[in-house]
Amino acid sequence: MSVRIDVLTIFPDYLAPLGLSLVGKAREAGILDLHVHDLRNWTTDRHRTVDDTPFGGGAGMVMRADVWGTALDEILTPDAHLLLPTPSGQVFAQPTAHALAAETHLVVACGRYEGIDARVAEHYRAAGVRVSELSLGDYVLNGGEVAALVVVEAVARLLPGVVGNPESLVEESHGEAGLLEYPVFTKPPTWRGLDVPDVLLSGHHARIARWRRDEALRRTAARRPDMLEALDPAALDARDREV
Ligand code: 6GU
Repeated sequence: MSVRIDVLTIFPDYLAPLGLSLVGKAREAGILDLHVHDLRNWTTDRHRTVDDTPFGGGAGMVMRADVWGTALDEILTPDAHLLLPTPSGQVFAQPTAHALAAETHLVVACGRYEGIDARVAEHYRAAGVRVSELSLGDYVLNGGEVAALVVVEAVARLLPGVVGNPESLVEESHGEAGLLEYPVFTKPPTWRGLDVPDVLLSGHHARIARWRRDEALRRTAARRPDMLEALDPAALDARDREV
C-alpha cells in the first residue's frame, strides 16, 4: 500500500524539504512515491515560457493552459486526483487529509503569479478527472508550493507505517474528537517557577484523562469557538457541559 504523489512546479527546489524527516523516511521506506517535476520541461519555446498577460486586462500574469495541458496529459493516470492549490479553493482541513491518504495517485499542480488559466480545471473535470481546488486559509501566498508541502506532509503522516506510534495520531488537534489538543508537559517537573499540573504526576489514569478532556474543551472554547459549535452535542457528556 503506497501512494504516488507528483508535484508540478516552476520551483522544484521549493520542495527540497520533502527529502527530510518523516516524509523523507516514508519515501525511503517505499510508503510514499513522491516525484517533483519542473513545469518548464513541458515548454516548447526558447524562453521556456509558462505565463502570459491576462485576457481582459489587469495586473500580473496568468499561467498558460497549453503548457499545463501538455504536462498534465503526461502525468495524470486514470485513478489520479488533481489538486490545484489556490487561495480561492476550499480550505484544506484534516478530513480532506484523511480522504487523500486513502488515494493511490495525487497530482499537485502549483500555480504562480495570478494563477492558472481557468480552463485547465474545467477541461480535466469535463474529462472525468477528480479536481480539487484547495486553499491553506484566508491569506495570500505567492504560489502553490507551500500548499504542496502542507498537503504532502499532512497526507504522508497518515499513511500506515510513517508515524512510528499510530497512537500519536489519535489524540491530536483536529482529530476525531473535534477538539484542540490538551497542553502537554515533560521533565523537569519545575521550570522557572512553573510546576507541571499535579494531576499529571498522580499516576491516576482516569483523573488524568478527565483533566485532559477538560483542558481540551477549555482551549477549544477560548481559541476556536467555531469548532465547539460544530461538535455533535451527543459527543459531549454531562461533565463536559460543566467545563
Ligand atoms: Cl493554496 N495558494 C496561494 N497562492 N495562496 C494561498 C493559498 C494557496 N492558500 C492560502 N493562500
